Amino acid sequence: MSADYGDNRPDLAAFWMPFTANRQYKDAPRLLVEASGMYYRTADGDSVLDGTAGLWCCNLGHAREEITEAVARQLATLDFAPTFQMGHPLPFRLAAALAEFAPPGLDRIFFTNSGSESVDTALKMALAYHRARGEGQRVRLIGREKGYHGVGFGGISVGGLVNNRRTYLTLPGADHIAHTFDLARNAFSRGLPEHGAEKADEVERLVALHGAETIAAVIVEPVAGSAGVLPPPKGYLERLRALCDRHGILLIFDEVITGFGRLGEPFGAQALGVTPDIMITAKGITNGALPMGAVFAHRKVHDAIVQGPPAAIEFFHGYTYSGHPVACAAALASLEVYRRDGLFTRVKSLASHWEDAIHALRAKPNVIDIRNIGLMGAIELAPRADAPGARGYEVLVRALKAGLLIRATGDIIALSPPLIISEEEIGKLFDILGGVLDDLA
Ligand code: PXG
Repeated sequence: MSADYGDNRPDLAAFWMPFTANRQYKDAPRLLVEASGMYYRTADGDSVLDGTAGLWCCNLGHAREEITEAVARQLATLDFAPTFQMGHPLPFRLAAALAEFAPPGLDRIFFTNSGSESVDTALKMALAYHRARGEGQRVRLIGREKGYHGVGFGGISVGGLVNNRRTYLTLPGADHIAHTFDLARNAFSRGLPEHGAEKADEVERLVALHGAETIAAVIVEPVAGSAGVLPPPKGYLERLRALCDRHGILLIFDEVITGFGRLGEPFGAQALGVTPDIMITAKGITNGALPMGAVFAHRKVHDAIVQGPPAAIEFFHGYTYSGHPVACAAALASLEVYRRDGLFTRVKSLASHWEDAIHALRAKPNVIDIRNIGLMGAIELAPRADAPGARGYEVLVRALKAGLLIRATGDIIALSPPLIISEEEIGKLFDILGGVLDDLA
């Protein structure tokens, strides 16, 4: 395959890049032009170890032939067919296959095209559920500080990252429980931090403030991803579950990152032992090969909404591409690889090696915290007094030069390699990163 090497570079002006410092990037662009297995290749021809599974999505590694072939075949067979009042076999087949891996009861599946759309879908399901049960006054949506739920208006309303919120209007019915990050008590925790389960009692605070009968749902990431990999304190999710049950509030897990094997089980709910009422997924469902998301609803949620006159549409929601045949083909092929190669659970056997390897960077300059769970990890650096975020960005640039792709969010380095990574490649990843940290002012 030919690629855009050297002087064959595209003009960079017209593409307005997402979540990017456009001018900084375009002054010194970093172009990836090919990918295979654990590696990207840059426009300069350099090989780069993928420490981030693309953007937390290519869990099976890159350019899987099984997916490529399934997609090509499907495009040639049925490129598109509507799923509004019509159908084709693939989304039915895919939903049934996904239901086999789902946490108990979460076997009614709605398809979207992204995490953000999955979030909107789940929030609407929560409202529709309560209304269908005669509790239409339950309209408040409770998120958590530092939460990331994509960029739709619903998602930023329950989201808790200030830069994603400050410029825009948010839903008036949204409120937030406190985040669980506690550097003073939990720095350098391995896996779940000891302290902070009591933060779940924030639900009681909001119940006391608003009245339980006004609250539709609490939405959290089981492990906060974009905020810099924040695993839940021990006992925290159990407590959230119990409080939601006590007050008739639905619990929604946003598993866009934790879904599809990242924590050593198909979903974080199973790895962490707490079952939500609605589960949001995207990314790894197609291994990132095509855009797709899926919302897993508990049968009780589905059944409450899908009732009434059989000729009436039950849920006024859906996307042109809900259950797109080609995305479904990519997802079915991905599922088959997850299943065949044991990748839903492979992380279990890698996690302790990963944990030791990441925590070995503890003594590197500027490191103030290291966090890990499953095959996710973060290294938090002290910000430079005059330039917060500069150190993290420099690590990104230098690591790439040294042959490693990482994510930098402010001064936090986030890592989430494909689940096929070998112990040797884990060693290489941390060798490169350790070297970069050693040389960094
Ligand atoms: N929920 C969660 C928990 C996510 O992590 C979304 C929703 C939105 O998904 P879409 O497909 O609409 O982007 C996400 C996306 C990062 C990073 O490095 C994380 C995401 C996307 C891009 C970068 O922190 N997560």
